[in-house]
Amino acid sequence: MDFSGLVGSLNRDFPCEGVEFVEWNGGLPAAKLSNPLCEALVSIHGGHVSEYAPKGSKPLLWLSGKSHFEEGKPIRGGIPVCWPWFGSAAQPAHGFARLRLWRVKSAVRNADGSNTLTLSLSEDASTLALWPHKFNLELKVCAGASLKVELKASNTGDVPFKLTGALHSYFSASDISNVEVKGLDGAQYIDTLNGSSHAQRGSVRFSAETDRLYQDTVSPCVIEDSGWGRRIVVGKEGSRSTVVWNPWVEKSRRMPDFGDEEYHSMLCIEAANAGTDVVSLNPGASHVLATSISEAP
Ligand code: TA6
Repeated sequence: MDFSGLVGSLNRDFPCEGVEFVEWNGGLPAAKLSNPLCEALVSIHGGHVSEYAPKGSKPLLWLSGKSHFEEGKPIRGGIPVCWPWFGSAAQPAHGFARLRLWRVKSAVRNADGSNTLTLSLSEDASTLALWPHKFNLELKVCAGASLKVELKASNTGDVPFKLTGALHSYFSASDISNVEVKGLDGAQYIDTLNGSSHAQRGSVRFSAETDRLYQDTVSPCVIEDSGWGRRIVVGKEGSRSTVVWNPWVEKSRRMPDFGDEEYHSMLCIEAANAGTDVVSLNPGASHVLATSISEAP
């Protein structure tokens, strides 16, 4: 589909210092955010924060060199919006929100020099066929010295519904062997590779496929990367579950949109509503799931 018309109208309809709507990676409509504090890019397809780098720093988010960039397919990397379900128990895996073209609601330059872009998504015939509920999703992305992403889900129908989901953030790493994740010590987790339950002891380190659902944890995580001498703080709100993932080599080879050796350069720390952390919304009610990402001094 040719998005040039849409990109042109977005630049006319939402003039804002530091925000330029562009055709990205083969034509997808995206908002390029560039201000004194950071560079970022948000794909309107999928409501998908895809790039974020504080001024003078390496990118904090990771993007696969093999990612698809087309309607109906998820972008591999950045911060996929997994909604209205997490996981592959229903199809499409991780829900439909990351596969849809969202709408731009507003683009502003804030007093501190950051930019905030707000996108929205609501039900249509294709979503109702997958999930029979009326909803409104609003994604608020504040890109500045740190990155704050808020996903507000509202039940606009007349019956209650339950949902799970995640802001499935992919982070770049010098090498996964240089990385440890702090903040989950003592938390109980499910190893989703075999369903076993464990208590986390100390930091999380990676030496094989790692796919863990930590429950009853609200704490921020810190990604310590000794290769780059860098610490990334990943905070969250509206979430009692955190997912930690690295596919390692065999799973990487099975994913067509993931390079066989790319597992060395990434990890996921996901602010989730998953497992027993299910959100129930009555008609008119809303839930906000948020994550904040910053490089520690
Ligand atoms: O968050 C971890 C996970 O659920 C893994 O099991 C893996 O499937 C990953 O998400 C990626 O899922 P995707 O549907 O984006 O390929």
